[in-house]
Amino acid sequence: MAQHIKPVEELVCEAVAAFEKRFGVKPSVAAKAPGRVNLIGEHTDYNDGFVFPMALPMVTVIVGNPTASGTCCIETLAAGVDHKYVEFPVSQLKPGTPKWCNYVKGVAAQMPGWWPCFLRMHVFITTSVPLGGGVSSSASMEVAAYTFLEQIMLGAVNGTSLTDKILRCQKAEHEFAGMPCGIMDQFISMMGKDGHALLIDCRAQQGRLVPMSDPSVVVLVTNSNVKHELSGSEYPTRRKQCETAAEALGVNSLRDATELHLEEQKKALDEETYSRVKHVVSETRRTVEAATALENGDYNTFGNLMVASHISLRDDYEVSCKELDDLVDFALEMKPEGVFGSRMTGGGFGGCTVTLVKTCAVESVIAHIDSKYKATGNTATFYICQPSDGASRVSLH
Ligand code: GAF
Repeated sequence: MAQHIKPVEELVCEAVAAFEKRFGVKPSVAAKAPGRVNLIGEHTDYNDGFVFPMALPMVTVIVGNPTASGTCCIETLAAGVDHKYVEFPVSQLKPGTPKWCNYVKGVAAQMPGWWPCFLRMHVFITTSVPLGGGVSSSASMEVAAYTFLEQIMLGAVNGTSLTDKILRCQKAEHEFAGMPCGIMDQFISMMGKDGHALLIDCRAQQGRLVPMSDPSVVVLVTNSNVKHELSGSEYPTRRKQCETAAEALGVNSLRDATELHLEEQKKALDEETYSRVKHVVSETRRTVEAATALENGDYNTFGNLMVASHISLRDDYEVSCKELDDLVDFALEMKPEGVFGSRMTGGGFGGCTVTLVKTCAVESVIAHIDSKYKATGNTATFYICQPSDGASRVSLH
């Protein structure tokens, strides 16, 4: 069965009640930001290419108050997190432990006009985004933190463009979490729109909304509930390989390399690098084609492109894993019943798959994947997701 996704109002009520219990007053400021699922366009964002994510109905909520003390106190209600309560002097914004707090500290350090006095605050965080599930729980925390801090800073950051905010959140992830991510996750968490996916041109830093409100199809997100250690180290390695390959091919970034160009220049690359580039170049093309297919309601073409994307990530980019491959295979066994396509989503080495499926078939598809995956010794979690809104302030009155 699919998971119940807690409504935002329920999360806000929980956070407010927990805040009052801890600090003895009501919070005055609140913000929320969603996680994301990428429909197609994987490992293309840091190559200046295209990505095609949608914002999820699962969100991170932050509530709090400015205070007069010299200490910042932050607590999270997130399940499965060690050290739920943190206190630190407002003048000390350094990455440390627990790791989850670095996303808030990192964003605070990037706020325009930041001054330690702004960090005198009591904060409570709660989330329905699965942590470490490859659906951007970290970006949702950064973007929620930015949207929260803007209000705490009382207008000191007015006039900052959305792109600037996104870039600041991305920088927080680079500098405080040590993850050299692209722009996709923060972009969609900030700019997502109810009933739409967003085709993002990562070079132009611009998005084009594509309606996705046909009730006859749904997006099924399946969490493998595994996360292999490789995910931390392999991402920077892939990114570096792409930069080196772009140099060898004489282009600014792999966005500028076409499939034809790659074949002509094949000799300039070793076998592994060639495969990496092949993925990026073909994935960039697939992503644009997929957005057009979705716009035309051509779900068969869209599904085929998802499958081609998975194969490319598995064989050429080598960021999939047995569990993700199994989930995709089990989903595709249900093609005759109504599955259009399925693929791993996010950075890889665990996390989630995304499947486009006919609404009328989704429960039987879940039951099939569930039993086949259990037979491998693993348990999956399923979310039926509507494309949702990006970050916003939340009124507490
Ligand atoms: C992670 C990164 F944070 C994104 O920027 C993107 O590169 C993705 O992996 C792969 O497409 O989520």
